Parts: sequence; structure tokens; C-alpha cells
Amino acid sequence: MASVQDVFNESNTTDTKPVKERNIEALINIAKLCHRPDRTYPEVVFLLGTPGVGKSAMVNTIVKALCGKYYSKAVTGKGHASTKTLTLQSFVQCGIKEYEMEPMEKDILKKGLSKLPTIIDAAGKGDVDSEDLKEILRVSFGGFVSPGTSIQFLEDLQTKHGIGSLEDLLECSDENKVTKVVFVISCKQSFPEKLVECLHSVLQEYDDRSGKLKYPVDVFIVITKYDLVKDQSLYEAYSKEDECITEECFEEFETKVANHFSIEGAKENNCIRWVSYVDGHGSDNPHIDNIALGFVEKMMQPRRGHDYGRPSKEAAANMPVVPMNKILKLKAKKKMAEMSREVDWKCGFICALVVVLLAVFYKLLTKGI
Ligand SMILES: Nc1nc2c(ncn2[C@@H]2O[C@H](COP(=O)(O)OP(=O)(O)OP(=O)(O)O)[C@@H](O)[C@H]2O)c(=O)[nH]1
Ligand SMILES: [Mg+2]
Repeated sequence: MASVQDVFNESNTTDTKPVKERNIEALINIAKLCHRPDRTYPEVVFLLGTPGVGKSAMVNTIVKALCGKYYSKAVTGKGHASTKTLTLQSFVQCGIKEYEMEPMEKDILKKGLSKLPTIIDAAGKGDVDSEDLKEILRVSFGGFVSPGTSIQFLEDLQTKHGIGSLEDLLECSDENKVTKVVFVISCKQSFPEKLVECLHSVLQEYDDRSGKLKYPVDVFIVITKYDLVKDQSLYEAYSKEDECITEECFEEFETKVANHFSIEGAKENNCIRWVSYVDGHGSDNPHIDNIALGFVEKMMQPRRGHDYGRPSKEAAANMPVVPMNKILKLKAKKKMAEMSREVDWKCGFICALVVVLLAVFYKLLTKGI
């Protein structure tokens, strides 16, 4: 079994040196990030995407890169429209167990295993922007859905109790709150505009009183199946000629994705070109591991541009909310304004009526004379 030193020695004699070394550095960085003092709970990473884009294959690839060995933990499909994954399947500590790890990976990561992110592999929904899906996203992001919950169960609750009832029926837990949303898109499928719209509208929602976003998450985009881009030799993909797309097509697709997510300037950081271990690939490719390790590192970074960590109870109590007396004062002011408008309108109407009546009387009187 290879140790860290063996890999460094071996890599001096092979032309894969940089990527293998970079992978070890990435593992070491991940181990360091496990001990970030500003996090109480591990990150919760939610994979969202239409069926067959490769979310489950991503999970298996992350497991391989962290363990050093491939395990098929998430059920993958054949890329058909009907979903293979039927639950909001949670992979606590990225789905890896200490006893499954190869010695080198274990050496580096074992002290921080419990702090690795939880990955939620959601059943792929179609390209839809519906109220029921929005509600499922809300309760998932808000920490109301416990690991392993079936999507069908949530949909049945919606049918029975109505859309909008889930938050009242389910328990919220800080541990389950989503911190990173990863929108997974395949470069071989059409762009899911409605699903993107659905995600955007949920993420834009804010709390009426504090004005803060309800779901303060970082959003990343993963474009899968990059190995199907013509002439990619790094990933040892054995795809048929007719399955491939050209580099130009891929870049066009990537730009479209960046435009939709308004990240044109930050493509490097937020948009990831992904390749998974799937049938037809070798079972050990440091370039594929490199993508997955880089991804895990990103998922463990503090949220950019925001104070991080869930607020403590005291901090939450001090959050700048609009005080209740101000809300009541504002409501009272509005009511007064409404009433005075109503009074003005009524007075005007009565005066007009009196004038008309007087005119009619006058007419009648003058006729009689
Ligand atoms: N060539 C290639 N094929 C991939 C890649 N990732 C996934 N696939 C294939 O795409 C198909 C669907 O993959 P899944 O991981 O089951 O997709 P999913 O998004 O989990 O699908 P649902 O669970 O149905 O929502 C499988 O046949 C995978 O082998 C990749 O990076 N390259
Ligand atoms: Mg799946």
C-alpha cells in the first residue's frame, strides 16, 4: 500500500507527477479545512439537477477520490428521463467510512472525517418551475428534511395537506440546513431553464422582518461529462464518436450557463468542468480525482463575502430585525391614511350628491313658477 512519501518518490519518475502531488496537497488542505474553528456543523451540499445528468456518479467519484478506492455507493442510471435516485439521499462525511480507506488517504484524513461535508443527492426532477418543487427546495434548504427522506413522501404530504404545509408538519434542525447548492448540468442535455428559474426564485426569498436572505447558500455549477468533449485524452474515456461534442460546443454551453447564473466574471471559481468514474473509464485516474478533490475543497471553504457559521442564539437575538412597535406604528399610519382617503372620498361624494339634489329642487321649483 502506498504511503504519502511513496507517491512523492514514484511521482518523480513518472510524468503524472504534478497531478498526483496536487492531489496529496488537496487532501492535506481538506484535512486542514476539517478543523475550521468557525463551523459548528459540517457543510451540507445539495446536488440539484434534472434526471441523468450525473449527480449520483459525482458522489461515487468523490468517494473514490477521498478513499483511494472506488465504491458504488449512489445508484446510477443510464441517463434516461426517469429518475434513478428516489430519495434525498444523504452521504454523511461524503459517504466515506474509515475502514474503507486506503492507508495514505486514511493517514491524511482520519482525524477530520466527521467534519467532511454531507452531500445530498436528490432525485432528479424534470425541467420544471412549480410551486410544489419550490416548497420541497425551501424545506430542504431550510433544514426541515432529515437524511434519507423520500421525495414521494414529501409529495404525498403536499397532496394530503396542501402545498405550503410542509414547514408546519416537519421539524427544523440546524444540522440539516443546506450551506452549498450545486446545480448539476450535463453538457449533453439541453439547458434546464425552468429548473434554474425555480432555484433562483427560492434563493431570492428574504425574511420580511430582517430583510436577510432566507437561504444564505453559495451556489456552484458543475457541468458533467466533460470527457465527452472530443479529443480529451486525460480521462481515458472510451466513448463512441457520435456521443462526443466539440470543444467549441462545450464552451458555448458553458458561456450560456454562466450567463444564466450571472457569473460570467467568476466562471473559474463557480463553474466546474466535471468527469466522473463511470463504465468505460479506468478505475484510477488522478485527473478525475483531481477534479473531485478540488470540488470538495471548494465545498469546505467559508462562504464568500458573508460572515460565516450559523449565528449563535445570542447573535441571532441581536440580529437587526424591524422591531414590532415600528411595524405596529407603520400599520397604524397606513390605516389612518386609508381612513382619511375614505373620509375624503365619502365627503366628496356627499357634497356632489347635495349639489345635484339642490339643482334638481331648484329646477322643479322654477318650473312650478
Ligand atoms: N461519459 C460520462 N458519463 C457519465 C458521467 N457522469 C454520469 N454519466 C452517466 O450518466 C448516466 C446518469 O448518471 P447518474 O449519476 O445516474 O445521473 P443522476 O443525475 O444521478 O440521475 P437521477 O438519479 O436519475 O436524477 C449514467 O449512465 C452515468 O454512467 C461522466 O462524467 N461522463
Ligand atoms: Mg441519481
